[in-house]
Amino acid sequence: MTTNDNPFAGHNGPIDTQDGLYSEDELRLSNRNSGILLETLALDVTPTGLHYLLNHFDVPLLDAGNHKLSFSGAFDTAAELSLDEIKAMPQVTLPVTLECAGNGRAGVSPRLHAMPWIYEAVGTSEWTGTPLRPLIEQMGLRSDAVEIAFTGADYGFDKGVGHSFGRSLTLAQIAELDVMLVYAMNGQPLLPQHGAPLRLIVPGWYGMASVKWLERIEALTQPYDGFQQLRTYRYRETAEDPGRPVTAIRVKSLMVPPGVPDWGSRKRYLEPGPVTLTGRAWSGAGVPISRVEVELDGAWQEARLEAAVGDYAWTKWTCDWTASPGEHVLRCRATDADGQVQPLEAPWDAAGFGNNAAQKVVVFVGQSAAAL
Ligand SMILES: Nc1nc2c(c(=O)[nH]1)N[C@H]1C(S)=C(S)[C@@H](COP(=O)(O)O)O[C@H]1N2
Ligand SMILES: [Mo]
Repeated sequence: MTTNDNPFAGHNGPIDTQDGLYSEDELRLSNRNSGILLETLALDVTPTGLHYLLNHFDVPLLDAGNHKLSFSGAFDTAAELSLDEIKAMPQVTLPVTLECAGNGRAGVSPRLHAMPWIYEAVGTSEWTGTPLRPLIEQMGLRSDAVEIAFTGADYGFDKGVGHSFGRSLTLAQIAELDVMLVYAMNGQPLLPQHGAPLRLIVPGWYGMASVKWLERIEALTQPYDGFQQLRTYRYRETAEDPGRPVTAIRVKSLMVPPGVPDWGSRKRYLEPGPVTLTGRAWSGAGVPISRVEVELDGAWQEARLEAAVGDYAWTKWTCDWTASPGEHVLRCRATDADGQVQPLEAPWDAAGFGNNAAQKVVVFVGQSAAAL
């Protein structure tokens, strides 16, 4: 199959944004993928089965016993490693908060025809594997290599272009971000949907860089030109704009919605009186969180911060509130150590990438639940 076959003519073309209700295609995407349940933001580590999921194509069902990772291109010799050989290498476990670049897309209008995330495409896991940088050096990387390309076993079409999901990183990025080759998540072998048996984890960057079902590492002497890097994950003003690459996660916070939900709207019901609000805040590229504020009854209150779960993992925050009867809109916003502050309105992007606008939670405070 050549890369320019387009069996889906009609869906071809530049970024396709639209107003109005979600389409059947978007609902199908959202049923295949899934977000965390916001109540699990109370936990340092997201339970594995509740971690968000974003798969572009079909999940390849790979056999861990026969899986090989190939090294090609500008290495001294081409080589293949089995999973057992990778597991015998120095092992590290790192808690990392992963967030999909499209998280928040549903708050940006007109929207890209893609996964309709609201807030839930984020989670933290303890990833176990081996550091990538020493492994690449050990494989005899040649001095003319400029980038390393990572290719997964999943193949499909996007805008008429057939390709395996792939991404690249420069050597400096691999070193700075503590990139890992990962085979376990929260102490268990990777699940099929999270990249079994082997994936990349690129701490501090949006999730698209963390290639799942990894089967090929190629050292390039020319800049990488893969579809997902050049055509998909770019910040663009308009569809025609060549854009800037999507890289580090933008500063963001979320709260555990307090009280109990209405089944349909998921608006919240609370009894009047004192309540401790809690949530998580995180930023990209290892930059710590320095501040979280919560908007309560029209004033921004300072939240208390706990120690971050890890250098690349979220920080828990708490904030006390005395809930008075009536309807309230609660918001939280984080600031990172570089002084980046979450905006209150969605930053414009043609594909809805990087929307880190403050979360809004609508709460009704009443005299008693029985009165509802
Ligand atoms: N091979 C491959 N890797 C992939 C993807 C994919 O579709 N195929 N999706 C990427 C995106 S966009 C995200 S956000 C993360 C999601 O990882 P998770 O599903 O384990 O949470 O995987 C990334 N790695
Ligand atoms: Mo993503």
